[in-house]
Amino acid sequence: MDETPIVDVHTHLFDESFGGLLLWGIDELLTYHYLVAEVMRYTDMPYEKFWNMTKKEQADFIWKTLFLERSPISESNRGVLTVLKELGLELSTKNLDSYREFFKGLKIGDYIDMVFDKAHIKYVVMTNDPFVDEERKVWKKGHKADSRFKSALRIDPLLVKWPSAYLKLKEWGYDVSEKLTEKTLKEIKRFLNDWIDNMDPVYMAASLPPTLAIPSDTETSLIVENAIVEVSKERDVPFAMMIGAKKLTNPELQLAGDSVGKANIESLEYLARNYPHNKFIVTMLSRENQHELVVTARKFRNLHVFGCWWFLNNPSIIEEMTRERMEMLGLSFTPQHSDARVLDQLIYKWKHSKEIIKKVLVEKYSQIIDSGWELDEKEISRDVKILFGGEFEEFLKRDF
Ligand code: RAT
Ligand code: ZN
Repeated sequence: MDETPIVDVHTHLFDESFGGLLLWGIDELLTYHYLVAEVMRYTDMPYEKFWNMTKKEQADFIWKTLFLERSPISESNRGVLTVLKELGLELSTKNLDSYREFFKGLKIGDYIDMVFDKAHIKYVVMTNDPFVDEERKVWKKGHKADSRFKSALRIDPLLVKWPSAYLKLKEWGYDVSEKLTEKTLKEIKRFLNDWIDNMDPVYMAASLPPTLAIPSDTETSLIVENAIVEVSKERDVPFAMMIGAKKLTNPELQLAGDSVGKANIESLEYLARNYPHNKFIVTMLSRENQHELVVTARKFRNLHVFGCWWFLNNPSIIEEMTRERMEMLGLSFTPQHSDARVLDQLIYKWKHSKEIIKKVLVEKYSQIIDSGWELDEKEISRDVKILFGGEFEEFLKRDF
């Protein structure tokens, strides 16, 4: 497992040419939104005061509150410690400024190499959102691609914020109206095609709410069925659906304020059944959805399940989900993605997940060996390759 290069199918990382969009270093690690949500539980500080602090001040506050005044045992806190340890830093000093010194001495290009090497990553899939101006600019002006960073066309606003997204499309020269007329749907398809040309994405993706209902007369459903699905099939670019994120349950927490809700599996069943020649890549956020998601994947081979997403990315739940998936899908899924927003997180997210996947795999192998089945190293290494990107690439039918 440690020798197998990993395909990380969903991250929020960028290659060097995206400049400031690529986050890295100790202050970014400490201000990761998972830790922001946790620190706010231990303080009466007005949210606004926290958001008005500089990044360094926020990081100082989080370090003091979560790491010094109590023990950093939560998964996101432990993650920071794993990164520092793997980089060879001395944890016993608990000296934040000395860690900052280490990062100051690094050049980003070399550091990308170092992190990819330590985490043993073959490539990561980015999240590329044409609705983000800073990112749009990079795509428009052209950039030097790095083959270790593949693109993914992220289109949330189109699907969940149509009443404002259409104004943007209009501004960019697409002849659309708020009403989803035939002309407007045609223009949405033109928009998607243009960005597929620009980005050559591995897939198109959106994070969708637990209330997702397809088919229905909602804008989301109409756009999925009358634009996304068509373009996805024509261009052979799968549609990745991340279902179950409830946006801004606490708006004061900003990005850290999103929550989870159980979704209705029938929307997915409907899409997989009615569009058998389309490919859907799916992860769901609610633990309560996991069993039915696996069952649905057994019914539809045009459905690829991936990752233990966000609030599920904790050892106890990863273990349960990995076991559940292996027991019903064998090796025909992708057990994990990192969702890293900070480059350095690749190190801990993969180290922690691999420990668990390894444990489950050893258990499953032991059971078949007990029945008299024989396994050699080559077969095990083949299986691990399947889990860490092989099955994903096979599903895409694309070689990278
Ligand atoms: O896990 C996360 O970091 C979330 O904030 C989301 O970004 C989620 O992964 C997403 O892609 O929407
Ligand atoms: Zn994500």
